[in-house]
Amino acid sequence: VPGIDLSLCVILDREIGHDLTVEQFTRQVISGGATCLQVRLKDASAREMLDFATLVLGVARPLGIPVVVNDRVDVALAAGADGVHVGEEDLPVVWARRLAGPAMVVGASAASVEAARQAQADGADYVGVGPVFRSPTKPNVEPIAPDLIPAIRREISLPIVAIGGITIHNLHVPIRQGADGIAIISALRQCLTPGEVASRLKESICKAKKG
Ligand code: TZP
Ligand code: MG
Repeated sequence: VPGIDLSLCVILDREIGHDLTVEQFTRQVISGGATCLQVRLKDASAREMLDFATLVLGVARPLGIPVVVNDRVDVALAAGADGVHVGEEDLPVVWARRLAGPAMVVGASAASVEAARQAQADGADYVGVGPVFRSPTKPNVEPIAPDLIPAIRREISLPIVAIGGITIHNLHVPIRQGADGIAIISALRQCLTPGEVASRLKESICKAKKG
């Protein structure tokens, strides 16, 4: 997926949909304007991740929205996902790229300027940077230094996706610092109307990019 739009990356985990099925939630956030989805099931079996990713892909693929699988290259390949996102404890970017091939999207988490530079050199397509703010999903991880996104922006040409504690109220901060998009979990998790919330987030992102 060359030219993947990372403006609004919605991360789906086991707790996403309140009364909604995974398929309903996926459909609604896409109709609200999600440009990219990520399947993130921590401590799940490969089989559980594959089944979940398959459900999401069944909705997203016909609508043209790319799906990235977190952590696991093998599951991403088996599901026929559009990409994989690797962090510090996952396969290194070089190996993710070798296994995934040239066409698949490889995203990498970067906790420093050096890690971002390395991810770019190793063949990543984008870097995820965070937690920008204190995150309910990673309560024990300290937020990044406030100048990390601008520093990475100056150093690499890859798109930057800001993550961690991002809401409609603060998303302008990383966008104005040079992030190309934001990734969201809590702001949509257990949400009764994910389509409406996604559409408000999207609108704010577009505004912040212009302003
Ligand atoms: N990496 C850094 S913060 C985070 C991840 C996966 C969690 C982001 O979730 P939330 O709930 O949007 O803060
Ligand atoms: Mg990971």
